[in-house]
Amino acid sequence: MPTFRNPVLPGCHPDPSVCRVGADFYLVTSSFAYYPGLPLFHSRDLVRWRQLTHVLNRPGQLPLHGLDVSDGVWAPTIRHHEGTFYVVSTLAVNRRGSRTFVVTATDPAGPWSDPVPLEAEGIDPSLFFDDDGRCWFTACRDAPGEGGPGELWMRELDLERLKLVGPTHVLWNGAVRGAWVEAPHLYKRDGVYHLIAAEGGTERNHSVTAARAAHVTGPYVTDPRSPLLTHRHRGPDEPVHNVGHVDLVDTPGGETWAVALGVRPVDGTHTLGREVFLVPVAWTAAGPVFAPETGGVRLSERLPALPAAPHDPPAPALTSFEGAGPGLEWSSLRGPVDHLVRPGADGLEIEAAPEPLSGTGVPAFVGRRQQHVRFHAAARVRFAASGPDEEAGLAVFQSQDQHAGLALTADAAGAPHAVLTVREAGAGTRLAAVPLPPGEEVVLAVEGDERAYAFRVRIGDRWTGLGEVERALLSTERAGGFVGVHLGLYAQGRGDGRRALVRWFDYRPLQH
Ligand code: 6LW
Repeated sequence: MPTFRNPVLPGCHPDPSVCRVGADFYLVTSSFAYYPGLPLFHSRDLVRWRQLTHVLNRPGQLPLHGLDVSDGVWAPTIRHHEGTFYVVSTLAVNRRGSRTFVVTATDPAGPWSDPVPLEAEGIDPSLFFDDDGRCWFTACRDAPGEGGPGELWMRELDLERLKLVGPTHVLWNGAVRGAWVEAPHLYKRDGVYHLIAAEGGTERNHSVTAARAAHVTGPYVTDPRSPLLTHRHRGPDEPVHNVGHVDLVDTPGGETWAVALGVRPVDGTHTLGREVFLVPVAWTAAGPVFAPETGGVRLSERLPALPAAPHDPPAPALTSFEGAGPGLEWSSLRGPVDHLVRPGADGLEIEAAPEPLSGTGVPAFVGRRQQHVRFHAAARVRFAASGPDEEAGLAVFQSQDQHAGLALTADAAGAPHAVLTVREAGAGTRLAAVPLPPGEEVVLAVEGDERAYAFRVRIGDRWTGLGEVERALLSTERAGGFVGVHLGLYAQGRGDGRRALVRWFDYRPLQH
């Protein structure tokens, strides 16, 4: 039987939502405080995804300044109705929904509208278009009193005015009721409304639960089979954990598949973030059955019965920045950096700006996701620092409080050095320093595996090791939060126009 490898989107791509128009599938994921926001992908076979754009890609659309990297844009839903694409999502501040919005487009590649605010409490908004053309908005919020701790609620969305109208319907408090009923999506099958949700939180107790109703506004009755999908009961040898937050899509041939988030821990911790897994679904009289053959999310799964995609997406390769800027896989933190990171004829010019990686502003930083536990990343960098307060190089970035960097800097006498620093729980430590010949362009490299990130610098054709940072230090379990590691290029300094030059960046998975 032909198979594919899960995850279908490796690296930090949490909270996937999917829809289909004809033969085309579209998928969006959370982006947190990374900019641009809400990456949008296209596929014909559900397995190979190519990024088309970001839904939020204009400055000023949402205020991300000052946010923890794990706040920001959370858990979008994408739907298509009568020629219009809709994405609903929330801006989270201090781990709570602060503003909910909807954006629309006729072409998923954009342009997307500016966010239209919706008067909605909570997080994880979704839309359901009923057969009669009415659109229902659902989300989750804290529940008052006895019913809690969380509740799923619904209001009608007026599609003309993009405004929530009519009464609020409280739909359901969850099946497990332990923690956080969230990520609701509503589907209609054979006249029955199926409300699918996540419960237990997005960590080890994550699960998929369900309720059903004969009318769209309820009453919703718990599906007694809940949880319908979870790996919470599996042991440490299980390769995929934290499974949940599903969205369902039907293929033209009548199959149903779910996209789910999951993580691949190594010795109990994961660094890649929550990734997108594809799971088969069978509809029965009792409701959806997830992964009917195995009951779980597998690294190798049978292929959807869809026409094969014409070609594989290009393998990760060396990115030359000579005359070209960073592509769609690159992000900055909390806002655009066009004024700080500019493509030039010789490479990417990064201005040594005062905002540090450890702050909550917009540092001179661009990063791409770490997508493989074993990988090699390197960049050819030139930077003439005049003192220890100026540095530029390669960052392994989990959060503003937890990251490592291999940078070019200078000592107090102005002599150039390469330094390895690590920051944990907000405190920075210099692990190693090696002197460099003045004016030399060097290659900064990091290699990761199950145990550690190892840093090296190449001067001429000679490699020098600077040391290692334990892998778990940059894991979500150690750092907290909702994101995975990004590999970045950055510069920091006095903001006096001094720049680093990055000729190329190379990212490659290494063989197991
Ligand atoms: C997401 C929610 C969640 O909105 O994490 O704990 C949030 N669960 O479903 C951020 O990914």
